[in-house]
Formats: sequence, structure tokens, C-alpha cells
Amino acid sequence: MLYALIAVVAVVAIYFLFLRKRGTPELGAPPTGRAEPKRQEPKRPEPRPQKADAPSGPSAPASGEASPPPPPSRKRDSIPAPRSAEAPLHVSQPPPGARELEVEGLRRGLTKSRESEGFFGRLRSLFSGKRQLDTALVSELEEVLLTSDVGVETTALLLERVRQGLEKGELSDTEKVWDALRAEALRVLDVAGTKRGGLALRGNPTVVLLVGVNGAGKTTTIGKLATKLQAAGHKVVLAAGDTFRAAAVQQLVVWGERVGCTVVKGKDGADPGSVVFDAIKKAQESGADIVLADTAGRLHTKTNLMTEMKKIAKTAEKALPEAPHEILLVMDATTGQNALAQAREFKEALPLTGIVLTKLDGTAKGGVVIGVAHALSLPVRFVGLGERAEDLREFSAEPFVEALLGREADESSSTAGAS
Ligand SMILES: Nc1nc2c(ncn2[C@@H]2O[C@H](COP(=O)(O)OP(=O)(O)OP(=O)(O)O)[C@@H](O)[C@H]2O)c(=O)[nH]1
Ligand SMILES: [Mg+2]
Repeated sequence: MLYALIAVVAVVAIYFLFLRKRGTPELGAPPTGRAEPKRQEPKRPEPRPQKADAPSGPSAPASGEASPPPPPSRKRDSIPAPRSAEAPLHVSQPPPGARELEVEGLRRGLTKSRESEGFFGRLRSLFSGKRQLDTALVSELEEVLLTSDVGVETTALLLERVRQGLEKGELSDTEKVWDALRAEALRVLDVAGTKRGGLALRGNPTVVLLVGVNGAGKTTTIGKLATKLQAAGHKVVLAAGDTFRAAAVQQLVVWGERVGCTVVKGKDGADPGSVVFDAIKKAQESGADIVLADTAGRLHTKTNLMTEMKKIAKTAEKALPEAPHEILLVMDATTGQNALAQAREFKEALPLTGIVLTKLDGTAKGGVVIGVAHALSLPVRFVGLGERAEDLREFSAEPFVEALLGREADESSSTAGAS
């Protein structure tokens, strides 16, 4: 009897010991009858370093902390130092139908260029009703391209293929001429193999300097970019490097408050380089991913603007070797080819890495994008199609060309057989 009792106690003890070995099930996990396989610890996002101090704007929330969980690109060390356009910062795999939506959105922004008096509208009326496709068409095409800010050299390049095609009889109908034009435009926009724009995380933090003449849209572009980056889970610090106008600093502060990110500013008339330096340090202390630095478009002193820009870039490098990682030239599309001379000055003075073309919604000369990219031999990284943050679009050549030079279904059926 005693032996039987001891045996029962032993069985119960072994049973409990066995259960203990299996460990406590995860909270909420349904109990299962069999031993669970060893669970993989979920990878936690990289913890943010402790913030040094509070953001400057009174209503600015702790930037980044309220952001959605950071995407894998937050792991800065694992990101190779690519050519910037190869690893766009906030581009994920586009969902199905995204391209159509992208084209549609771009097309809305390019409404003026697509109207009958605009770049596309004029090309369309040139082709529609054409009975004969001969080399005379080339000179008419040339006129439309030149007066749409495509520029002399770029126009010549675009037309060469069309001319050859017509001579060889390869372009037998208008559909083929459109195709040839689109293909050439794509080729021109593919500057240094960069068909897609955007930004890449390349530093710790990545420092982006925005330069350009006054009114081009630098400060607004910074605000829009900051909005997008923060929404994508990246922590942004803004540097109010346009210290020559109090209103410019204030404009950036307002954006900072709206977006919820730190704005580093100096005293009135402070050295812009030192503001950018401080912003980089601040970003490092607070574990921010990216510094967007605003600059002046016009100076009230005798100092040359280009000299000042070079000084800012040098000081940034002192704060962080290899900074600035990007120097983006912001250009107003409505000033078209006239802005090219100034753009060339910037290009001579600074190692520009790309173009932001703003106010494309305000011009009928959408061809300017092709002309500017070709003339400056710089990739277009973003285009501005309006004043809202979502109107700043990462540039992508293919959907852009489709939006600018592609025909909608009803248009192609009405003009395809015009030859
Ligand atoms: N329609 C439209 N307006 C834009 C776009 N981008 C900027 N703007 C407007 O252009 C004006 C000038 O923009 P800013 O950002 O102040 O230009 P800035 O280059 O910083 O000018 P400075 O500080 O004087 O050198 C503002 O009214 C902006 O709202 C755009 O893509 N479309
Ligand atoms: Mg400004």
C-alpha cells in the first residue's frame, strides 16, 4: 500500500516537473497538447539614443517617438553607401495598381502641360489629323519642343531619332512617332542610370543641403520632405541655414512645428555654416536619421552666394566627414530655361547630386524637366506639383514620361489611325 502511495506521489512529481520544463506559455497563446518548438525572439527595432534636449518648437512633439515602427532601413549600419538613387529612402515595393495611380496623380499635377495650349496638348494637335508623316513634321515638332523649354540641345537629341525613323520609313504612323518620342525622353532622363529619384540614407545622419535661387521653393521642399520622411518613420532635424532673413527662419520653424521635428536655428545674422554644424551635432545626439538644411537664395551682404554655399558645405564636412551627402538644386519649373544659367553657376561651385524641380503644376511647359536634366546632366530627384506635402513626388522617369507624353485610352483610339 505504502509502495503504491509512493509510486503515485512519484508519478505526480514527475508529471509536474515535466510541465515546468516546457516553460510558461506565452501570454494569450492557446495551450497545446504537445511541446512547442523553440520560439525565435522577434527582432526589436534599434533603440533610439536618449534625446539630449527637447525640440525647439514649443508645440513640437518628441520627433520620431510617436512615429510608426521604423522600416528596416533604420538600421543605418547595414545600409551600403550606394549611389543615392539606388536605394531610395522611403520607397517600398509598390502595391499592384500603384503605377496607374502614380501616373494619374502626376497627370493631375501636369494639367497645364496637358491642356490644348500646353506641351502635350500642342503635340497632340500636331499629330491628330496628320495625313503624311514626313520630315516636315520634324520642324513642327521642333517648334513645340523649343517653346516648351526642352532646350536647343535636348530638342536636337530628341528629334534625331524621329528624323532617322521617318527617313527610313520606320515611323509609319503617329503611334510610332509617339513611342519614339517617349523612348528618347526616357533615355534623356536616365541620367547616369538613375531612373528613380528619392533619397538614400548614407550617413549617420544623412545631411542634405538644399540650394537654389530665391523663391525656387527650397524651404517649402524641406517642409514637404520632412513631412514624408517623418511619416515613413525617419527622424528629421531641420537646419535654418537661411540666416539672412528672420522670416526665412520663421518659415522653417512653422514647418518644424507642423511636422513635429527639431529646428536648429542661430541668432539673427548668424553664420549659416555654424547653424548647419549645430544641426548635425544635434541630430547625432538625438539619433536623428537626416538633417535637411535650408540655405539662402539671395544675400544682403556683398558676399557672393556661391562662396557662402561652399563655406556651408565645408563646415558640414567638419561636423561629419562626407557631409553633405546630398546637395540638391531646387529649381522653379516656371522659370524654365532662363534658370539654367544660374543653375550652371551652382553646379560649378558645388558637387550637386540632383535636382528638385518645383512648381511644375504652374507651367504648361512640362518639357522643361527633360531639358533641365539633360542640360545639367543631373538626375531629377523630386518634382513639386503643388503646395501640399503630398504634391512633392519622388521622381521616376517612366511614370513621369507616361504622365507627360502618354495618351489616355480614348485619345489613342481617336488619333491612332490619323496617318
Ligand atoms: N504651386 C506650387 N508652389 C510651390 C511649389 N513649391 C514651392 N511653391 C511656392 O513657392 C513659393 C516660394 O517657396 P519658398 O519655399 O519660400 O522658396 P525659397 O527657395 O525658400 O525662397 P527664398 O527663401 O526666398 O530663397 C511659396 O509660396 C511656395 O508655396 C510647388 O511645387 N508648386
Ligand atoms: Mg527659403
